Amino acid sequence: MKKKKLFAGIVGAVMLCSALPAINMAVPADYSSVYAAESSEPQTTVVYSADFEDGTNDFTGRDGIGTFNVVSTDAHGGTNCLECSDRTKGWHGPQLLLDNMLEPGVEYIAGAWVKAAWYNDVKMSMEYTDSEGTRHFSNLKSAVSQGDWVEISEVKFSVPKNVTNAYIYFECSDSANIYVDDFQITTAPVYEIQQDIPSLKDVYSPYFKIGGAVTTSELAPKSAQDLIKKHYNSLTPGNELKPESILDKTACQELAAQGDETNPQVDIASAREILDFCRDNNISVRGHVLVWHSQTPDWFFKENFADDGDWVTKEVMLKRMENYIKNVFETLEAEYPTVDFYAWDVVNEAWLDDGKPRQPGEQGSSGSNNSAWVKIFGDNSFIEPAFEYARKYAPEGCKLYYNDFNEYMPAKTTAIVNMANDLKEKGLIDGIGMQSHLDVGFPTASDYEKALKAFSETGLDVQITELDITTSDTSEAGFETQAKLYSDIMDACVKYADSVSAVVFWGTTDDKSWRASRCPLLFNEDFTAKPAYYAIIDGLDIPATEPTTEAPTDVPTEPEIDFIPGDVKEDGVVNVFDAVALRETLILNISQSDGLTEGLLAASASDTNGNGTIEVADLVLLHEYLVGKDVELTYYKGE
Ligand code: 9MR
Repeated sequence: MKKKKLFAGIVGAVMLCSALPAINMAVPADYSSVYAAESSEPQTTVVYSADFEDGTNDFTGRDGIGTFNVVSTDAHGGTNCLECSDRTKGWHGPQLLLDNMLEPGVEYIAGAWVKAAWYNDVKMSMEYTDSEGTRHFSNLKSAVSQGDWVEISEVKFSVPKNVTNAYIYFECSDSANIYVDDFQITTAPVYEIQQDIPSLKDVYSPYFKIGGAVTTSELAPKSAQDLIKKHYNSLTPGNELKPESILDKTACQELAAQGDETNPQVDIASAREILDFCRDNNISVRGHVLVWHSQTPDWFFKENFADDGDWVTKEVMLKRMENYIKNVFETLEAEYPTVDFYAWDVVNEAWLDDGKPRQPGEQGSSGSNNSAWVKIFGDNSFIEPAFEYARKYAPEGCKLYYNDFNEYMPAKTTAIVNMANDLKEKGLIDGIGMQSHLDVGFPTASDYEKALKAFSETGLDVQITELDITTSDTSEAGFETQAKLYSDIMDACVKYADSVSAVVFWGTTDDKSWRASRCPLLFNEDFTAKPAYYAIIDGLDIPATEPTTEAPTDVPTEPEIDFIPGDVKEDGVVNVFDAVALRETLILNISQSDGLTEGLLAASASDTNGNGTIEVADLVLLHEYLVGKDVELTYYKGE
């Protein structure tokens, strides 16, 4: 067992859950000092703004619908604002095309003031079309207007790579006019992660894998990628491998029209960015999830895969289930042969807290306890064939899990243990996933440990698959309490390390969590480690992985320079004004000569790629650097 050292001192020194400047903290081996904080405000740049003083800017109507005017009645800022009238559906509204304006995969922040009549939930949403031609829609943030101006602010988003027709748009629940003013998009602040603190995956390597869940947009900032590479050796796509993300409705319906009702087609486009990242960085993947009542469209269970079709029979659904599972595994094997899919959640959340199956029915039609699987099968008898098919088609080395939340509710623990023992006897299951969405108030660590013990006694593997611990008290004391429960839960996992093969945190930083308002994770919005991080490594051996500070002897030293690469304006900082200055230089030069800028001054801050020529490529590189891409600015060092 690990022994606690100077935990309280550490807690007192770390930051709270808010967008504060980055600080650098090293963890000394004896944990005995108070860490010095160095702050620097990360920079943001305005990429687009519209105050509608002189026109409707670049806003158009969704699907060409709506009348757009600039009106001067009661603008939010200045004299005018944008009015969108003649809407007939909730999703009609003003949209802004982002293609060629924003860089794919880079994080931005949008904000606007909005207004609609009566009581209206005005949403800022996003749409894009993926490489297979499927349109994706997501609500980014909303605000309730009762005829007054309300702000939708701090909306973090990114345009995925390889998509087209990406829009930000506004919608509201009825056909009232929507008013927009003071719309703005800025680059998101780029934070540096703390490289000088221990890596969680290294600290826990004697016990189990340490992982995280991530969504495509969450993975966009370089800092998130750095954090994952440093701390996690397992990654779970948070939504991107769920049935609703990969079922291809059009292809399903096309096959059904040709007479094949039982071969659900899949398209993994939405998971590609995460899977590419795992492949390129050699990170193992937890697949999540094959068979679930939620985030699985109702049409999957209906005749002809039609929204208004009748429910299919159990026989048809069994064939659909088998082919779906087969197609998922085959597609992943074909497209990602080198990625280690070491675990898959085969069935998710089939038991209620009272140990009974869910209610039969469509998602959300009368409560969240409904399951279309139960509707078709009558009970939980769909679980066994799901594992049979997963066993049949999963790649070698991929372990199969039943996954659930609230597993520490005694009746639920028993139901899961009974089901798991039965499946184990038949050789169909490898492990039990404990989601572990906890709160500082519930459950206690000892109740949690009881479930962990019961699951480990089945002889199956256990993985903690979605760990996060919310706290409503975001004071220093609140975070200490959170850290204590985190520490106790991780202690329990270490105690049962013979059974536990992975602990996965459900996210990266607090602000991106699905429970963001109650700060449930180990890292703050600015990527600094929270008390909980320090608490879970406290008392464990910290592997010596610090990079050596000795200068290598056989590398020639570089000449000293009196400028900063990229600091075109020579004011001591590299920022957007340097990009503007470089752009102006290039335009001037291009207009005065035949070609680009061959022969221009080389050994200067402008030659950011260091090839001896100042050209458009230097501006592109500088731009990439400013928006936080993983690139380095250099300078011309001679032949
Ligand atoms: O993290 C996921 C979040 O982005 C989705 O909005 C949400 C929708 O249900 O699903 C979240 O992930 C869930 C996971 O798949 C299963 N266990 C509960 C998780 C949190 O809701």
